[in-house]
Amino acid sequence: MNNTASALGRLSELAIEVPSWAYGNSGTRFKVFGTPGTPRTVQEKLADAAKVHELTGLAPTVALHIPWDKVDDYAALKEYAAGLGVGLGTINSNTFQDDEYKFGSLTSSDDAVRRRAIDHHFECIDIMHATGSKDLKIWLADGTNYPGQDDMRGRQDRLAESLQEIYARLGEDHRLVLEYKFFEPAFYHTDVPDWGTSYAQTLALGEKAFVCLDTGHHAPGTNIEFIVMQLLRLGKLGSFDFNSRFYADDDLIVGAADPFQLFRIMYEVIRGGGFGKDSGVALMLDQCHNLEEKIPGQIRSVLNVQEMTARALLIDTSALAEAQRSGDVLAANAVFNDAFYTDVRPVLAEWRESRGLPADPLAAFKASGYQKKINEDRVGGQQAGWGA
Ligand code: AOS
Ligand code: ZN
Ligand code: ZN
Repeated sequence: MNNTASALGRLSELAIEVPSWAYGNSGTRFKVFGTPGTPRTVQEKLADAAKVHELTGLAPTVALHIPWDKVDDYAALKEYAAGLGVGLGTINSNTFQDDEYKFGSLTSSDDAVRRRAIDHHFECIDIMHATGSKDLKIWLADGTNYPGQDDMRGRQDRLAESLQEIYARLGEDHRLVLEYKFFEPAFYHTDVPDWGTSYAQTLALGEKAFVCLDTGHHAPGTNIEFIVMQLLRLGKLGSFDFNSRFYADDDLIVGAADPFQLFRIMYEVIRGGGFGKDSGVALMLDQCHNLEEKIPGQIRSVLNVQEMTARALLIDTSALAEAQRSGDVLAANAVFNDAFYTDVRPVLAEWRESRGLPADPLAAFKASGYQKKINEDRVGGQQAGWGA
């Protein structure tokens, strides 16, 4: 195995963007459980996110969702975030909660609906100028429930036209990332169901358009790390939405359901040059904490990504290449698994302490009294999404 210290030297390059909506209440279509201390404003969401960064050193930016995080003055919000020690990250658009979008948004055959959806993205781009955000992330709920319900080809063509208009409006340093999802809320067909569609659409747009890979948006058994490899190879992987799934788009804590998969993904990210601040690949969480407390849920999540990244960095790449070259299947697999089975927790605790961070961020959060304070201070926290 590589020298641990030098292999883990790259760990300081790890930055994970947290989503503002993870701090709000969320649930299933059966029940949304309210959690004490839930933020009532975007400023309170930022304060909670800043706590995650303060204790882990891993989460320097927060993704916003428009209109959920709408404010009058985004430059002031940026200042406010900076005062808390975090930056504002990806701007996520939303064309899935208004009645007008019942039959689609950017794909709609109704010109007025399509105009409204495009204009919403223009508004998001204006916000990006004020917040200094780099990425505009588009996830569409567009699709149909029944064969014959609408013309799939026409919808794809209109999607391309709509995206073209939005793309043309991007600022010089902006990027557009198009997220795919194989089903839900549409069940028969989805307009951006897979990486191939997202790739084709973003390729047609140009070099500022990329694919966003949400780990929960694939059919069971999909080899996600293969998609990661391929998109990196093609220069089109823009960002991740990390989460875990057992069944569908569960949005559970990343690395909770299948840590080995997260390890394999991080290996391909590193292997393909997607790791580090200048790699052009943004690592983001897209999770909801329905049962667990939200801030510890986010701390657990970023630590899981760090642990699997550390293990992936420990892979002895020259021994792996040698075993692969010589066709030694079991040796190659053993090199891989040796890294995966290495318990990196003690070395990560040291890594944190050497940077003035708590060795155990979850214990430090518990001891901080922060949760107790927000439980007392904040009454009437909002459901994620439809909150302030
Ligand atoms: C939806 O399934 C997607 O994962 C999106 O990223 C969505 O915008 C996000 O979950 C917030 O609702
Ligand atoms: Zn997502
Ligand atoms: Zn999702």
